[in-house]
Amino acid sequence: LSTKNKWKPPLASLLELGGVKIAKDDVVRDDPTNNVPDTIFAKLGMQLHRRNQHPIGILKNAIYEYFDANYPNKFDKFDDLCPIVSVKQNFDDVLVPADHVSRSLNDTYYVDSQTVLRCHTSAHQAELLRGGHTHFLVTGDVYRRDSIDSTHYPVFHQMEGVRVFSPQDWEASGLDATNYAAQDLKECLEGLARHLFGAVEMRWIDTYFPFTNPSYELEIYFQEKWLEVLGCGVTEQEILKRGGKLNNVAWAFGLGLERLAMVLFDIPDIRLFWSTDERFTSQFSQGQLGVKFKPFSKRSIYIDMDNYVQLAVIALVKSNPNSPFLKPSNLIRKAEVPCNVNISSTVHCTKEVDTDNLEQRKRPGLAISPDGVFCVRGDWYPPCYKDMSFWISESFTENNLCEVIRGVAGDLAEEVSLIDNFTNKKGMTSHCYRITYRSMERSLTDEEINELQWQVRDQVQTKLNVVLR
Ligand code: FA5
Ligand code: MG
Repeated sequence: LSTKNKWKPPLASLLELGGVKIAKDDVVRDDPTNNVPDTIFAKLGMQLHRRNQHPIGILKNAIYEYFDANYPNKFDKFDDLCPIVSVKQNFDDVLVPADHVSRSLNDTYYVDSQTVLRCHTSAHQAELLRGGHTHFLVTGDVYRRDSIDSTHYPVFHQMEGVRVFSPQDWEASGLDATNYAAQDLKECLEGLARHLFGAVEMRWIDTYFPFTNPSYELEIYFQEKWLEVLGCGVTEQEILKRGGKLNNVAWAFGLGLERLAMVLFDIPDIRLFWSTDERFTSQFSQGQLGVKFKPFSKRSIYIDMDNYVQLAVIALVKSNPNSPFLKPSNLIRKAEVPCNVNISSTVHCTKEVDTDNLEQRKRPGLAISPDGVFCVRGDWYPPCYKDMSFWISESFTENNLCEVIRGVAGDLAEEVSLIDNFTNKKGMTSHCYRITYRSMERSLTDEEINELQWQVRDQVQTKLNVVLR
């Protein structure tokens, strides 16, 4: 096992957050409940949502624009409330039951037994209602222990919206208060989706939140999958009552800003939001919506749409085995493939193409230019897969595993997935996880991946109480 010590940049020991000063000891404490690792502490105070030239900040501003245009001077906006909140704010005030999983150390970062890194912007609902606000938006960084893949990251950003109605608002409508609020909520969010995306496939799903009833999620079709972008609903009466609003009804929503920004800017992996690579940051320097992220590609390829789609797909999959977009299942929906293509023919041509002229992007890495040229963009740096099997113990959780992996590999860990799982006759359970390592910015060497994998194996064994096989 290598003992090479990798140099790591020192963590700032003092952070300035919305005017509040936070020392590292305030967050990363020697307290039995504390489960905030340095990698998470380092993200506090970054406030991507307050950067006007960052996709998250651009998106926040675009949502503000929508609310300003449709509800002039109505919504109060907050974007620098401190992310370190009490357990009461984060859970009790929004009626999260005492035994709800989200309260566990496995799901939430605790500073101490009474203090957490907020896991949602709903943590601020109650205090703002008590403060007399009836229309407000709260944007902020939120923190969750979670799995590792292209749409999950332990720090992300949410925007909370709350609107309180008075009896005269619904009385004229002929609807009861709850239906009135639910209808207004859906109209508001569908309008927002159209403002941001124009035409996009979306659907409402019924769901459960402790703080709303009824509750819904909005999903948007992205990368060949339905992606959940927000949760919302009609606020529980108990929350309004405690906020001194006995005769009112309200709605609330919580948007996942990264999820929306991924669709809006064609950003294929959530880690990119944290990239300081100039090839990423420079693409958003105009601070405008409508920019499509261009992967740091070496070349683009175009192929005559009418005749060659299907064989082009096959050829491209063969010539770009590293691209996550070029899995056949990701590429083309059946209806888009002409059936008269002869697969054994040679591929028509590959050639550089000016990707700025692309009109209709189907999904990242795939586009149709105005002249009907089928275009695949963006070579990816190669991934490296490492499998690891171990006998789990009762205390094993996937979130703990992911945190160990992130602690070692940081953003080089692209995905962690369970690929095999069995229990033997003695009742011992074995898990096999596949870790995908990939940099968004460069090719990794075998040597450095092996080194990472050794460290992961070592730490998994010592920290997670499992037995490697
Ligand atoms: C909530 O956080 C609720 N507080 C939302 C809400 C507010 C509901 C007000 C009702 C009223 P949820 O856990 O589903 O809900 O998260 C909301 C959104 O955050 C998700 O739809 C998703 O877009 C985003 N999200 C959740 N987890 C992650 C993650 N690990 N990485 C990136 N985005 C995430
Ligand atoms: Mg959800």
